[in-house]
Amino acid sequence: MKIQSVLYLFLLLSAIPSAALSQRINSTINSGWLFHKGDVEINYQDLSFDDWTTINLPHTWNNEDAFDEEDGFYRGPGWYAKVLTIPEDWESKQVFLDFEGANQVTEVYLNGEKVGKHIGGYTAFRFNLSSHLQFGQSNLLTVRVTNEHNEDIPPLRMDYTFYGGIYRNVSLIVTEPVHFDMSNNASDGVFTKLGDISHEQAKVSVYGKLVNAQNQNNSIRIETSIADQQYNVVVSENSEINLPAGAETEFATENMVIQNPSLWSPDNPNLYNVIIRIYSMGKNDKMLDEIVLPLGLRWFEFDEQNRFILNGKPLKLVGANRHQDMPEKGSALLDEDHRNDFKHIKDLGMNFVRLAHYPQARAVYNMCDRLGLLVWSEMPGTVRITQTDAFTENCLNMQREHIRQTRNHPSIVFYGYMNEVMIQLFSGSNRDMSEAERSQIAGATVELAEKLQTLSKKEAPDRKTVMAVHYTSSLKDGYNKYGLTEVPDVLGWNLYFGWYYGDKEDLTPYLKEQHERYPDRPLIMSEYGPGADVRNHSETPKPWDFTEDYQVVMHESYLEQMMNMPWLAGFAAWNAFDFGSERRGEAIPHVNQKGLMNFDRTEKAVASLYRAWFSDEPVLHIALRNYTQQGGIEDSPGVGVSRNAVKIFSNSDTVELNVNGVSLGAKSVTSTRTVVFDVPFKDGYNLLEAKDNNGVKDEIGVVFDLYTQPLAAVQSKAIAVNVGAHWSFYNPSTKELWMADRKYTPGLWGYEGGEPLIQSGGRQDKTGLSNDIFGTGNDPLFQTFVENIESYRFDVSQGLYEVKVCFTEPNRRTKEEELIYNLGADAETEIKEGSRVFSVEINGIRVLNHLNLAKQHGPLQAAVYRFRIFAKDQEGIRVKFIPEEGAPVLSGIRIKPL
Ligand code: GCB
Repeated sequence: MKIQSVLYLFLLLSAIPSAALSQRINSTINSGWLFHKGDVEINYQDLSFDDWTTINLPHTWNNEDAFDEEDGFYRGPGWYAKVLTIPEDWESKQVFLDFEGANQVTEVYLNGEKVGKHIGGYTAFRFNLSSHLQFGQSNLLTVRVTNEHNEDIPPLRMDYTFYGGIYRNVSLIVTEPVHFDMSNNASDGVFTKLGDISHEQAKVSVYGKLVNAQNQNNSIRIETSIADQQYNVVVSENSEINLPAGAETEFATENMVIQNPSLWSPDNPNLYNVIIRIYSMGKNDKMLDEIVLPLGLRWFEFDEQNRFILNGKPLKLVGANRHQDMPEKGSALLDEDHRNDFKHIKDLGMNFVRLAHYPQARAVYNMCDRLGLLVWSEMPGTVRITQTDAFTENCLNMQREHIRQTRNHPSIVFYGYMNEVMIQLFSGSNRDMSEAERSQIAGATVELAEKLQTLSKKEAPDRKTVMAVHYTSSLKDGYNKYGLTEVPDVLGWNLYFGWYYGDKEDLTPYLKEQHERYPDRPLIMSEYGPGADVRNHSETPKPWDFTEDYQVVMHESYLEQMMNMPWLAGFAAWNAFDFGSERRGEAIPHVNQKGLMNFDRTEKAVASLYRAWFSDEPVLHIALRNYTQQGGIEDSPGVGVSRNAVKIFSNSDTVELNVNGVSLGAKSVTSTRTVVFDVPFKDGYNLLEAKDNNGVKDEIGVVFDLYTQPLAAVQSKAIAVNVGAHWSFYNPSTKELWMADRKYTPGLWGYEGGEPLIQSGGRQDKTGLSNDIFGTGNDPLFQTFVENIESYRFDVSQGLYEVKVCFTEPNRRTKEEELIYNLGADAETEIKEGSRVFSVEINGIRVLNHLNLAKQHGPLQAAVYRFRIFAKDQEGIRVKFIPEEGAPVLSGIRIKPL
């Protein structure tokens, strides 16, 4: 694109208001940017944007490649360009360019001249453009952003995708020459400070800096008002101040008093507004600048039992963690996306969020203030520290920026630094590290923690600091041993008993022991929870099967345990939403599926378990929303039903369930807010109607494919099996249910010979693989298999059938960089190397000859074959796997009458 068209673009896209100003303009300039992936030479004499594309902010270049089947995602530079036509009358103003966030190193140029550079992907930054601008003319803004790996910049190797780009809003802020400080770490430049707060009275001070960019002295009046939610002024004070030419001058309005304040809390998130205005003095008393800050009057502390106390009353913190990405958008979310997420979290009845693992968008903090969500906000974490001055400096700068940019938000109660920072000290090749080396690194980590602690307390003395640590069998008690846990005010535990290690019931003894050893330490469960895929369901859920059912079981157990620990201040589930983690290869590759909600924000069953526990609204929820197509074998010959457990979440006393118009009676709701009914499903449509003792109702229809014992004389239904898995897999795009596998019994179906692959070792037993299976989105179907299988049999009646077989070659070379966050993966079972050759026969007909999956399809590749077969009377269908080299494998099988 040539410069002329760039100018034209400007006319279309950059309508910057140019009316005479009496106060600041704050305008996003998100629309109409040009983008170039990779480095580029810009010739300012002869501009050409031929291979650039037009985009709008927010923007990331990794929204697609972080989810594709190729390893890794682009980590390098990208360039952005935009023409700004600046009105002539702005020459007498101050013009600032404000970035809410760009990941992770940003250099800004105006008309080819460097304006500034910012390091860090999760905090805002701002540059004063005034001395670089050509007024009344077009100016070319170019920005180089890179998300290249840099050992000196946190985060380092975390379990989430480091999307690159200008992924948050960019704005121009135009002020008078006399204005509130704009160069204090992209903060408001003015801060509120809460004094004594009680139900009777609140004291608030406001302080900040004023800048006089003129070369003449100025006298101004400062008006500081506190107004209620409707902007009625409650208290106001005026003062006068002289501003020397070209200087910055501090100001403060101390101890403004509000009588009988309406306090801020999750139940009553009442916000006052602090309005600070400055006026010129003289004949025309003109307003020069204005800032409006949120004000929530509240106080908090921990009592001697380590309970969290808000406004004098104990409050158990109940919440979830939150990452900032979504399908297709990556991290480039709109403010509306952010807001919706927090409404959703609040709707579950929660009062607390942990913004893991980095400072989030401004809209997030605003929303938490408004909704009444208490916030733990933290700086980017790393799996280890880098022992360089640059790394230390970057950490300290990030935390300073983070706190200054957010500390006016009443919702924030905790400032965090460091998440599982010792993880790499005890993993991979470091397991064999000498003790001397390990204590040196641990010592340096403690030293950095102390620096961050001092800085955080200096920047926000009225907040508590917090750090999240973790447990693995190899780490043992490392964080305590090296003294790291002594540094923050509050300790967060990320504990995954029942997932990465141990049993879910191990949680209480472990945490209780910690509490008893360190009785003065306030504790929060900062992470817990298993992965779950709403396509997977099981009657016998287990860790690592990614069923919705195991997720419910584990959260049920954790909730009950944590609610019975009076000394535990609170907890935050990992995670509110599924999120992108490029290196993961689970049921949905590249996605960490521990969300209570899916990546697309639809709900998993467990979300309503939280509602039943914590919502003030009546909750009655049949937990089958994602499992309305089921299948199974009748319980015994001729009974015509298959009984399956159905869970209902409720916050009432009793629940009655009707199935197909027949009552199964009323049952008492348990202490985990659940009721379980043994539901007799008949073939076809089943209507389940639940009613609680308050008359609240819920209903759901389930279509059930019932298979008789023995199979019917005329087989009209397909039979599809998720071979090697104890769970069923539902493919929503074909509306097909691949049922849990079984061993062959006469009259029905199942495998003969061989065993489902179960990986055991240092971690929990895991059925099947944890790998991305290429060429399919139905990974759970291909990830499990029966190894050494001899045959698969269906005792179906005579007829014409299609037989579909699904394979994958499980051997793969170990990836160079295994995901470090598989905490229990101390010793992964090795899947035997070597080639695998076998033939397949159906009813004696050889349909696949010398199948070599590795050679013909490649490892971890989905391979599917379909065959037509006529099954003669009494013969059924028998698919035989004839080994030639190595062990035959089968991942899925379906027979379908034609
Ligand atoms: C953790 C980490 C978090 C991971 C999580 C997991 O302990 O703090 O970043 O995403 O575990 O899912 O493994």
